Amino acid sequence: MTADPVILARTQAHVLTLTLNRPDKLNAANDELLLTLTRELQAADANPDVRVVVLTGAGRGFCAGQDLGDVSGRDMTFTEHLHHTYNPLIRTIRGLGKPVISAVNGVAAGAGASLALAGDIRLWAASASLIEVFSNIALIPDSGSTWTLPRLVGYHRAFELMALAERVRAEDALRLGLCEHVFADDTFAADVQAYAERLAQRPAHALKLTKQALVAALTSGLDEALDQEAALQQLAGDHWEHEEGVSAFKAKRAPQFIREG
Ligand code: T3D
Repeated sequence: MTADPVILARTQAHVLTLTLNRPDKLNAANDELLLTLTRELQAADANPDVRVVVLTGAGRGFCAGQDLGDVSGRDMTFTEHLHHTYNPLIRTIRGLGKPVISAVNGVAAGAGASLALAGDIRLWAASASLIEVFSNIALIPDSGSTWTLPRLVGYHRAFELMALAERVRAEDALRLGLCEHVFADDTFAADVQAYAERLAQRPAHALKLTKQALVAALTSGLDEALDQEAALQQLAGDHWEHEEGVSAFKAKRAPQFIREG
């Protein structure tokens, strides 16, 4: 008997959905899951049929972070392990030339919380929650949480969430800017797919450059951002998508940014 795949992949209408599939453990991450997910994302970047990637979890959890059953007896230090697994995953998401949606269907804890925050768009189910749970086991937040969370909620709120490991529920997540939208539990998967398909209709090349510019601007000054915009705008302006957008505007019709085949 073969084991269930730790990542399920399905493409529909140019939307690739990658589902973390260890539901009995709330999709806690082992190395196989982390390395497979990173490989799937890299393959998606190279696949022109994929225009949007959705990350979600099977069952009632999104991701409970590191599988704590997998840590003892490991032949890597924590530092080596992070460099081998979580760091490449987070870098791949940030560097991916396509929008990544974190579709947080349930609890996101530890590195799972980092993954929930790492998407370009964060959509939550009403019953989802996030816990910076690391301090419960006397670790520090990793997988990008120390970088992402204070940028979203400020240093002090981030520190409190990390120090007390309190659960943030969907209503508060929306208020704090940890997610863009909250959808009802029973229609969550369909609502995420509809949202992702809407995003997939947008100009893929322009969105790739937009992501590139935004990610760079997060760590640059205004002068560098202005120069970066000027350089990337040339690439956007030279692309057929721009011509199509302008033609559609003049003809008073909807632009068609997907060229099949
Ligand atoms: O290693 C390195 O390189 C460092 C990297 C670290 C990254 C990290 O993510 S560290 C943080 C690791 N994660 C945790 O500490 C979270 C542990 N889990 C929890 O605190 C709770 O499970 C939750 C708050 C997430 C959810 O609570 P609840 O009550 O809804 O569910 P539960 O009953 O605790 O869990 C359901 C099952 O999932 C349960 O199994 P069982 O008893 O039904 O057989 C539980 O043991 C299992 N599970 C949940 N989280 C993990 C897990 N199994 C292994 N590892 C987990 N992280």
